[in-house]
Amino acid sequence: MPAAALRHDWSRDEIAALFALPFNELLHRAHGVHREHHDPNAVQVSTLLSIKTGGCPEDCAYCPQSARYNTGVKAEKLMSVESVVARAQAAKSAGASRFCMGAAWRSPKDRDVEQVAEIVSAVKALGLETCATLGMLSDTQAQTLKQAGLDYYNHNIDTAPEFYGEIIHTRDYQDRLDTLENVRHAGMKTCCGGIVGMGETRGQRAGLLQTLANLPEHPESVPINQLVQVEGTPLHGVEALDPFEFVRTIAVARILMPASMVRLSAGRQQMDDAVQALCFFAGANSIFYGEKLLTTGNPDVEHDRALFRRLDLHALEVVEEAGTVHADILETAAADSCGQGCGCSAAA
Ligand code: SAM
Ligand code: DTB
Ligand code: SF4
Repeated sequence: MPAAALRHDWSRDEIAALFALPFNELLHRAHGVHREHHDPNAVQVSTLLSIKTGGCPEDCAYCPQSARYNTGVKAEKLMSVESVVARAQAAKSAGASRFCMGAAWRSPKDRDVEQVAEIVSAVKALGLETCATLGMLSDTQAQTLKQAGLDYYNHNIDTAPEFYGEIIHTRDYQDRLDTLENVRHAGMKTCCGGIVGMGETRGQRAGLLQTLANLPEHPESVPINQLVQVEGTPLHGVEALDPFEFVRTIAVARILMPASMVRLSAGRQQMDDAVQALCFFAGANSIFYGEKLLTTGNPDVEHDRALFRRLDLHALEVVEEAGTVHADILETAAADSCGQGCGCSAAA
């Protein structure tokens, strides 16, 4: 059966109806769409690094890096090219195919963009796909980053338009849409998603996905973050989301944006392995891999290797221009010698 055409005209009611399907029905539909467009056993693996941490002037209520909240995150300067390259090399050796660099800026100065452009070229030269998230970008800044070899720009819309004002007051929804437009115009791929578990309603989760799916082009990469609650931020203590509702959100994202990579993003450390397995079934096919996200924790590398083995998943490989492919995460996991599929190296 040919894959259905991509749609950009989803109504809120249609999306609400998907959320309201019986859980098994929704997962069955989402998995069917997933198979039409993707290898159901392949997961793209990215490593995240905070290249400029903390001290951010914005007031995003979820974020430990805002200078307005006492979260214990220390403000640091932009890392040097050499230190970022060393971390990117280590990520590649551990099996990552994409390297994402985050900076706690509202919007970078032109001088910052020049420095990040140098970093991007150096990371790209290692044969990794590159992604950056630096805040709002002008058209010219986006073009500079594209010329440096940046493949993806991450800029999230975070939540539904009608809930946004309860989370962020220092920049508008439209500012975010404008940056996404500048990124597309420069010819980069967009990585754009949001956060769930911030106290929004199901209708507002539908609104987040509706906005993403009705963008002029579906983002190539759609990170669905579960709020990581950090003490000191205004959202610390908000009622946690039912894990099955998180799985539903992944499933609906997969149905609305069939060809995009849907990333099971922040929040995996707090998530049960079985819930993650349901997310992969529902259509998630990308994760952050490595001990840290930006400032908060992520599952241990060994744990993820074991999870891939237990679920027979393999890391999506990036084919480099020279024709070589990077190491597969499971090759390293083949060190598993106890025979239990747990990835450990205990004797059998
Ligand atoms: N400062 C830039 C910006 O906001 O555009 C880039 C970095 S910012 C940390 C990138 C994204 O991380 C945010 O848009 C948000 O979606 C996500 N994020 C930040 N803190 C989070 C948290 N505590 N839990 C889940 N996602 C979070
Ligand atoms: C995205 O959507 N999630 C990542 C990445 N893009 C930059 C960030 C998650 C941050 C979680 C909180 C932290 O570690 O500071
Ligand atoms: Fe700053 Fe980005 Fe955190 Fe908002 S999400 S406070 S812009 S680092």
